[in-house]
Amino acid sequence: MSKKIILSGIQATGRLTLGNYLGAIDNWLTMQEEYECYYMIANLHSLTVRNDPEVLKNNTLKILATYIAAGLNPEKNTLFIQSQVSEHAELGWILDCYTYMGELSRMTQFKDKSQKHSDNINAGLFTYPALMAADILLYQADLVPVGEDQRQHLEITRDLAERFNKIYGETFVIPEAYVRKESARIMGLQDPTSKMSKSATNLNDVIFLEDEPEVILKKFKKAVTDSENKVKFDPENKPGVSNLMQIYAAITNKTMEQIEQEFDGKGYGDFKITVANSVIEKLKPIQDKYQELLNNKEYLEKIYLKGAQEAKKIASKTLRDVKDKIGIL
Ligand code: ATP
Ligand code: LTN
Repeated sequence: MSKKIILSGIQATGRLTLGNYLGAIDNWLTMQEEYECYYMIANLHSLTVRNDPEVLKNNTLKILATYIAAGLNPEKNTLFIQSQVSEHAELGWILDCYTYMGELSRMTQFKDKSQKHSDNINAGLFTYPALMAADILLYQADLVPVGEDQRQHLEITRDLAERFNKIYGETFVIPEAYVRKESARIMGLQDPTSKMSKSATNLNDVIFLEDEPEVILKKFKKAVTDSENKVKFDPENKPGVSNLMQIYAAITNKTMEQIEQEFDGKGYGDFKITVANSVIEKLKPIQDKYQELLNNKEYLEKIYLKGAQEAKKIASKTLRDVKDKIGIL
């Protein structure tokens, strides 16, 4: 039996956060043995906001270095840059023509980003999900490991695939979102009611993967909690503490009950330091490897060129099939 196919990606905008790591990359690691995995850097999606060209180039390489440093083996996984497989842009355009304005205007991410970037509400921001659908459908992916915030984009991808299959016959595999419970939505440390985001304005809200140990400790110490001084999982009434518990659970694989017991009778001070240390310990080897990789641009180039070549083999087959079906010579 052939292996199931996984595809996922991260935009090349901004510095990666603990949310990206726990919500996305960390889940991918467990999949590399069992599945055929494609992980890309979504640099075309990054164009939906304004970037400095040099920064975008650098971020693209930094994300690739993070993937490898975190433990994605480039021999076992296909790691590539979205723009280097031109089939993504082509199928993206085709799928635009099968996507309705109505469904795109319901997308939460579009609404959020239009508010945040009200001076640049471009068409790409609006049709973003059709390009993401192309990313996924080109590889006939069965599963797409993402954080909770991307679930809606997966739904539209499924709708598009079903719509296309209905008109033209079986063309695309209908993919499923794979969202891990413990790390589906890591919240901000200062505002635990909204997700930890690369583009946050308050830097204390976010742990960046590049943060030094002292900075990580400081940010956790400052994390917003409540006045009860009791470590208990209750996202509704204790969002701050519950978020810290979620982070700790995702890193240590402990259950909420185990964590509650571990800190029974202890205050938030101890708890925050333990959570911070678990994060620091987890990130340390990744940070070391990351620096080493960034200093070896030639190696990174070798990986992404090989990745694009492999990805293209699969993507071009799907695109040819689609073109034949819709009448594009
Ligand atoms: P931005 O905040 O600028 O929109 P982002 O941090 O959400 O960016 P993306 O590239 O959009 O970054 O996300 C990459 C992956 O990381 C996705 O699978 C997304 O669901 C996941 N992810 C991002 N933030 C979190 C979070 N706080 N908790 C869990 N998963 C997250
Ligand atoms: N939109 C995603 C990034 C992304 C993606 C994908 C994720 C682009 N293409 C394909 C999974 C599959 C985000 O996390 N913001």
